Amino acid sequence: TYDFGQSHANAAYKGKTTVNTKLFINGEWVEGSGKTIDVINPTNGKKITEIQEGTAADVDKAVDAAEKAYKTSWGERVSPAERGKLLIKLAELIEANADELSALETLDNGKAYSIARGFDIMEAAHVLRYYGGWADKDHGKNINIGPGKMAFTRHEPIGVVGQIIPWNFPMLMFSWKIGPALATGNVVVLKPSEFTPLTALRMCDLIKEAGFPPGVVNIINGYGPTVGAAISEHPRIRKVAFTGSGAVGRQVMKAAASSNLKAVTLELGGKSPNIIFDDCDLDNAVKWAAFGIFLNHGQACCAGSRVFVQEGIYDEFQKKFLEHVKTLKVGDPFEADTFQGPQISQIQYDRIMGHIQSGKDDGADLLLGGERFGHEGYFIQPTVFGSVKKEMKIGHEEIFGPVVVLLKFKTTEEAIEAANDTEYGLASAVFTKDISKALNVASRIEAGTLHVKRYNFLTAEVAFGGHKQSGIGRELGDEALKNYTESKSVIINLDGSAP
Ligand code: TXE
Repeated sequence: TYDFGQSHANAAYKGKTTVNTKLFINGEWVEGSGKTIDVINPTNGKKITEIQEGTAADVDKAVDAAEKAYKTSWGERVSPAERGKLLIKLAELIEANADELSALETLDNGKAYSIARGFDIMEAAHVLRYYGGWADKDHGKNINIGPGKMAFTRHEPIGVVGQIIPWNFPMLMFSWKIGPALATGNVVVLKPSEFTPLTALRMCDLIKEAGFPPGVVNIINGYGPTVGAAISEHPRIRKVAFTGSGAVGRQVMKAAASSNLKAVTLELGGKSPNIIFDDCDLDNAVKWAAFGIFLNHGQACCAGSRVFVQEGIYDEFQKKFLEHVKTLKVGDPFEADTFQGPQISQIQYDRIMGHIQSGKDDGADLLLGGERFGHEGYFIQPTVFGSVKKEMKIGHEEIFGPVVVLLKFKTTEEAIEAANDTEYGLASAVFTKDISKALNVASRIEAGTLHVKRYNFLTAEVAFGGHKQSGIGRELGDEALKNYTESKSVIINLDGSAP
């Protein structure tokens, strides 16, 4: 139990939260291996609590429970409308507990409370309600194949699906994963990130309260190489969805291939381009560009981390951008006006500082930041590099922190070519008042999302995912339903004719 009123003077939420730190299997809290994992508060580096560590054997138990639920109380044993009702009920429970869940997310992850409350938690509810709505609307087709016969398709659940999520948007990734899986009748074995397990664990109580049958959702805490690997290689898990690094995404895909050839969707990294043309609304572009990179402290796979600025406005953009970034408040994420909190961990802090050092060594212009912020926790100053070349490490590698690189371009062709000159392809943006220019970029950019005159718009209704090495498959929208259904074709001989 954590008392925000007692423990945190600045907390907007003054209540308590109680999180069970065991594993959640078959609707019950069960003991793990006996070992524990410390959960660290990134704002001060101190331990919040410890959770029980699961093992491959726990994944087996979860799969047993999930299979049983699938055969007896879920899958095709319950009406799609009933599945939808439960998802909508879960969305309502999130909303009813939004202050507490937001405070818990801020404590565990370090993101600003105002943003956790305004976006992460409310959007998680939106995602579950959206997929609740889909549950009874995802049908197959009736296909005319000529006289004397007919055909139709059924969209059937896959069965037991495995889901592995990261630490940057713990609640949101949880909802993106379970929403479409449960709506289509699958049962879930999910591993939260070992860095941010608390909201997923708190959700287990709400899943129970909403009335989901035991075994439909199972949560196994643990590390990637043990629990994550056990999910990826499990012979009775038929599909795995992963969000995280490209390196681990490859391992998940290999394990999926060499075990039972399970279906794989991957949501990986990015180095997303943000193209700002001379004819844009400059003040607006400045604000969106900053929001594009500094939201969630740069820990977003779709972060607009490469900002291409056309030469006619480059100097003015740079000046205004630096002025604006200086106004974004870094500090205690519980304070109402904080925009940027700490990075998630010492490891990430060190990785990002390594990237900053390489930018300095490679001769990029450090225009702002570049140092630790404050004296405790994992805070890094918002950092802006100018005169960056693609060849520099900071010009092409994902940094996943509050670090942005500015690059100058002359022509539209040059900007599109430079923007696409990467193995990533997750998100992108264009700022111009000229609609044909925007649509020209839209049709040629190699990315799963293009924003026009804004950045970082993530919403349940619109598909999200990567081109090239940013991923495989799409989450959100109706497109995500395909990840969790098998289509069956039924062909009928109507007149009983012989072959
Ligand atoms: O990710 P990992 P890390 C990127 C970002 C960041 C880098 C490293 O660039 O700097 O990845 O972060 C589980 N089998 N992104 O090391 O390890 C792990 O326990 C199965 C992009 O934290 O990929 C966690 O639950 N699973 C990103 C999840 O994978 C394994 C979000 C993600 O952790 C595993 C996070 C294994 N062998 C980082 N090893 C995005 N796309 O949004 C680890 N895991």
